[in-house]
Amino acid sequence: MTGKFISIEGVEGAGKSTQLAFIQRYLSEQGKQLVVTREPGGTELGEQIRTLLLTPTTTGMASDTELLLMFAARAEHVEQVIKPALERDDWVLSDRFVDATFAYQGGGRGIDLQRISTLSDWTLKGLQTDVTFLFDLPVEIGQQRVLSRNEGIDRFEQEKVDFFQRIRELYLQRAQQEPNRIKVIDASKSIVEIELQLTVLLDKLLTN
Ligand code: Z5A
Repeated sequence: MTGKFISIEGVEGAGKSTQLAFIQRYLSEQGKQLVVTREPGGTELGEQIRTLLLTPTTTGMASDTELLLMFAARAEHVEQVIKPALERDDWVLSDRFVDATFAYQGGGRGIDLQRISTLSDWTLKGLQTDVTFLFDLPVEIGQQRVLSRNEGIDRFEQEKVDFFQRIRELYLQRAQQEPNRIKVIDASKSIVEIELQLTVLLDKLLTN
């Protein structure tokens, strides 16, 4: 398989959607056939699960239910979208993937990381991203950005600052453990500075 699998991660408001558009444009200009997708979601069934997970009127969901729904959506996503794309030698760019589960359900909700690893092994069967761009910034800045966007907030965005602090820490911990795969981007920099950093990282991936 010659296509690469890229995911982007970060706390809310880190600028993932903004930079996803840049990465998509850059790789298309380099002639790459690219599948752009997201989690939770990316398939018809997965998008229905996403609605269940994100709708702010879903109250009192147990953490284990949340975890299992994330993996149910992911199992479908991997089988229907990601694997077929990589088998066609396409590139895949996913707005979030399994690192988000370790960060949100592990760090945020406090679920045992070993349990998440077990589900991950079962669902992914060895599939992992070639590179993950982790957009890191102080939680408060991300929250201000989300608020100034003036859109509604989802079920996760209702959580308090310390929930997102734990998520940020877990993401950074994973980046420390896997520095070759997870590249930390300082998301407090300007959009242009971030694009420059991404260009260098993408060029390396393109020549590998
Ligand atoms: N979730 C989970 O719990 N477990 C899992 O396994 C998975 C997901 C896969 C999905 O939401 C939710 O599901 C997510 C985690 C959970 N919950 N949260 N929170 P999502 O990924 O669709 O949405 P999000 O994380 O909330 O993303 P977002 O709010 O859309 O943020 P973003 O895409 O990172 O940011 P943005 O829209 O690009 O930028 C936000 C604003 O800042 C916008 O006005 C930009 O113009 C501005 N911006 C962007 N970059 C900059 C810079 N560099 N400087 C200044 N301003 C900037």
